[in-house]
Amino acid sequence: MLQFTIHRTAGHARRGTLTLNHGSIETPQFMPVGTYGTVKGITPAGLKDAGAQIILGNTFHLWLRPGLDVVRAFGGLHRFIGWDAPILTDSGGFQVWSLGRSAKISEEGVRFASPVNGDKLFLTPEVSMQIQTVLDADIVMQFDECTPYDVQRGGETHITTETEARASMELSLRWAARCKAEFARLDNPNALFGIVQGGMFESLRDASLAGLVDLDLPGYAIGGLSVGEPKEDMLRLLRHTAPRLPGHKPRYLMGVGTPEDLVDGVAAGIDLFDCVMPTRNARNGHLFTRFGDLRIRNARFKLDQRPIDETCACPACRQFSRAYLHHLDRCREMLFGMLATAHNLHYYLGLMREMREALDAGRFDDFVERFRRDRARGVA
Ligand code: PRF
Ligand code: ZN
Repeated sequence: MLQFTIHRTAGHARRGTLTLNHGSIETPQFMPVGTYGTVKGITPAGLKDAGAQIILGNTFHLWLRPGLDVVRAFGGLHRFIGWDAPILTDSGGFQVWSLGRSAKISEEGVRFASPVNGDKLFLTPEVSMQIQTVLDADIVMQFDECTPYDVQRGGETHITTETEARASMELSLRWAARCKAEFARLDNPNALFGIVQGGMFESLRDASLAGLVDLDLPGYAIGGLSVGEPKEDMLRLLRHTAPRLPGHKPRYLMGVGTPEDLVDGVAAGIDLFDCVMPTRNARNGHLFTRFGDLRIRNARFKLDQRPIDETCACPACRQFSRAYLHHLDRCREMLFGMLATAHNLHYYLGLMREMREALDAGRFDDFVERFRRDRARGVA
């Protein structure tokens, strides 16, 4: 089940409500990444406090651990992990691919050795649909191949050619059709999204999009961006592809990105985002704020009694100083990762809320202008 209503637009940008089996989410929306069924360093209550309405889980990781027998015994991922709101699961293709050389891809699927115990595994479009059905994710992603921007071969860097990108995109299209058939055979009551590939080539993106639109899926993602290409290529393909996706269906930009990327994405017509950046960077001491980013490890914060951001209502900024966070980080205390994660997610989800409010109020352009000015100002 999926219902998508658009309330207002500004240029390509859209303000909407997306209703799924486990509830409604306001779009544009950001999905924190919970690979193993946990967003690292934060509880479900902490996620709700930060403003999260939907989280992402990974088919590949959850298949390996805890395994489907465990999740099945709980009747799905929601009850197992204690999260009652919507969940989207990524299909596994992208995660298998990041194993590198050890994965062998064929028409049928991807063969690889389990990074946990070395077992021989075979992930196919059908198996991905079967796993995601047991997980009972509200949004199920098709099994795809994320076309790499470049590959290292014998010390040299080879940039993916148009011929290679076409073959990869066509494989993803054939896999999309297999996913749709298996999803229907399984009587999965949730929503299956297709993923547009096509590398850095507009004509291939158009072909991918046309093939997926023929399958008439309830939503569409843009994959294969933010995979090492220059920012201008990312923006060129984002701005080419997003507005061409069916206007009445939700649009998801996978694995992107910085706060600036989120604003550019919404302006291009994207409704959903996910990225490890706010959570992973938090654990490395990289904090995002309205006035630019801050490296808490820097010695200049040793005696700084101010919060990370005066205007932030997160648990870190409500109660603690930069000096204390600097100290926790230097001592590698667990509390540091928890507070930094809460702060960065408050920032990301707050940014999305501000964009929704600006769209509601019909002042999105003013918002974008102020956002850029503030972020460029730098942290005091
Ligand atoms: N495909 C899938 N998941 C993804 C991507 C993709 O292309 C990306 C690319 N940025 C992130 N996550 N299935
Ligand atoms: Zn904060």
